[in-house]
Amino acid sequence: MKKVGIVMGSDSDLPIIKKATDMLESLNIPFEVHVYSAHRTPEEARIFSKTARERGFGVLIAAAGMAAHLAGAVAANTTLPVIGIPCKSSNLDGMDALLSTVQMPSGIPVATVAINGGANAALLAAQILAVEDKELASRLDAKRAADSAAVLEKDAKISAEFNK
Ligand code: RP5
Repeated sequence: MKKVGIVMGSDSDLPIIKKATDMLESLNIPFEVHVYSAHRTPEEARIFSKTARERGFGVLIAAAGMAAHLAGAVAANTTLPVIGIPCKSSNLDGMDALLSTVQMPSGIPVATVAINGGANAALLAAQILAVEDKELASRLDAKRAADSAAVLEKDAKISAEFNK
């Protein structure tokens, strides 16, 4: 199976990345994690992105906060799908990172998830890999069914309490 490549702008973004790695582990998807900054280590970020396809990655996730240019900088250097996670790491509550990540110019797409959306970034990466992987698609179907069952269980509890 192709790997998911994860880069974060700073190790202070790790709690958000942990949500992604937990999800990938639960789905049995191989991944690699790095700290590469678009501003502090631009050359390392560029080399990682340029060589990602030949190194066996199928999709990349890039997480950054503040003036969050990492996902865009990664996308500029690969045609692998790139998922951006805007991180809430300033007193602008992540709106700065959201706008910096989502407002890409035509020609260089970044699929941006919600602010701090680590779990959804991993799920979207899994769904991209599942296009060519039936077993992974089955695992995703099973997860959807389990998630739905958990919500129905909550509905049953709430209904029993309020709907007499
Ligand atoms: C961004 O600046 C990082 O992605 C992080 O969210 C934010 C703060 O970084 P540190 O100052 O904590 O290293 O580049």
